[in-house]
Amino acid sequence: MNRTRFLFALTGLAAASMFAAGPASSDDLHLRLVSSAPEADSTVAPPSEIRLTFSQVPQEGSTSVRLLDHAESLIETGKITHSGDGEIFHAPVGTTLADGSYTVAWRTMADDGHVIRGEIPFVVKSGTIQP
Ligand SMILES: [Cu+2]
Repeated sequence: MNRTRFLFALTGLAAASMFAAGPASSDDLHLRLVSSAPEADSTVAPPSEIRLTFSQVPQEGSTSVRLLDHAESLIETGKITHSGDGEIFHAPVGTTLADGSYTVAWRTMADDGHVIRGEIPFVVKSGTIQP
């Protein structure tokens, strides 16, 4: 095999192994947010809870949920509980939210110690019919 052919073979090998460990499969293995209620960028009636569903069970006690209004003032939420196998988190909203823009800021930690976080903006409009 001459040098060019050898390099070509190496490149093919590298491409094949990258394909085998592609981003789609590693994404499935790692902790991520699968869905939320309210959904990001949705308009909803005042919610009675914030619900986050993760792709796997985070580290015990590592999940926090903060609800902020348009002025980034913290709105009190109740004690977080979980359901399912421990991957669905519920934060009760004790008050009826006034019409306006809100953000859920969440944070959690995977079993391997990686912290992931995100923000979910949504709008409250009383009288909105949920689909
Ligand atoms: Cu990780």
